[in-house]
Amino acid sequence: MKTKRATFLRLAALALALFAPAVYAQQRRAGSELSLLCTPQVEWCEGMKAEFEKANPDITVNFVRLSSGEALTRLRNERANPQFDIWWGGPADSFIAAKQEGLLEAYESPNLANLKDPKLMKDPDNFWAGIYIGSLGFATNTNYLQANNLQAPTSWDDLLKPEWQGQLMIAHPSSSGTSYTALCTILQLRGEEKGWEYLRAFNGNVLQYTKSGSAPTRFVGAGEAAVGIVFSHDIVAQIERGAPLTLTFPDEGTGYEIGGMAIVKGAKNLEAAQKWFDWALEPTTQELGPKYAAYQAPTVKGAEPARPELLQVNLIDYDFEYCGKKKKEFVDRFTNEIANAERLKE
Ligand code: S7P
Repeated sequence: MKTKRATFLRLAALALALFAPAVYAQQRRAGSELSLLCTPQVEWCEGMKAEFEKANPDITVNFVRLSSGEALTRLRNERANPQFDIWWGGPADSFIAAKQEGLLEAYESPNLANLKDPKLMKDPDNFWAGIYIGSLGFATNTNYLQANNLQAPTSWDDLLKPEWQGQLMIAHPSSSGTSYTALCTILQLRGEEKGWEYLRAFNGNVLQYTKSGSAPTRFVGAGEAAVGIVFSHDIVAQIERGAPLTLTFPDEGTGYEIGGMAIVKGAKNLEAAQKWFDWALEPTTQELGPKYAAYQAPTVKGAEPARPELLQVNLIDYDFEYCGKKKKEFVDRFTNEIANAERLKE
């Protein structure tokens, strides 16, 4: 009887020694995941994942990169069972739309105090915070300009000229935050009625709409179209990669984005999401951008922009609340009346 009991105890101890570390590791892993919905360029997303994991070795970040419109649709569809903990990047209009639809969780990060201009750069109820700023510009193929003896466009009106017929490329506002920023810039510059007229005429010169906002820099760089309407920092990144692009800005004013960040309502890894949120509002984190070809200007004190000239242009007084709250209405109208979202170029 005694021997049986001793054998049983020995086996139990052995099982504990063998399986306990695995169970413990499993528990640690379960509490140490972060599911990131990442909207900027994939190179920056990968870089930030690696940097965050280096600073927080107990947390594993899994990310999916989606354009702003796609990200918003995904959050809507997953509302009952959220798959993401934090959404990082993409123009704030989409975050305002998401707040309105109850898809975000407010978070009063202590690092909100780091913001240079809290009135502009965060939600008044702390549902989102700004992590970068970037202006819209025009990317024109330099070889095309030389071959056709043309000047790069320097106004929104220039884009309507016959010389650019079938030569413009921009993303579709249903999938892209870049393109929605351009749409809402036009509606603010011209007023809604004249703005929609402009967009109709502009559409007549568009060769093709793309899915992602920065994609036109690649196609224009490769000579598939002459002019792309894109965030200026994405144009600079493509020029650095060697693309023959000329960067210009519209004289009458250009739109800009505040890149947003928010915790997803119902986040399963709330603590890790809050850690990311705090970390993304540190000056040292925001100065990492250029290491990953991201030249947006930082939003926090103590972090210097790598390319300050991109904001030293005529910026309109972009109304983020107006554009955010009207996003669905304007995107639906664009899709129904100007150009549908079928067959977008990847
Ligand atoms: O590359 C960075 C960036 O331009 O990407 C975001 C962009 O909106 C994401 O792409 P979509 O236009 O396809 O949504 C910008 O926030 C950011 O500056």
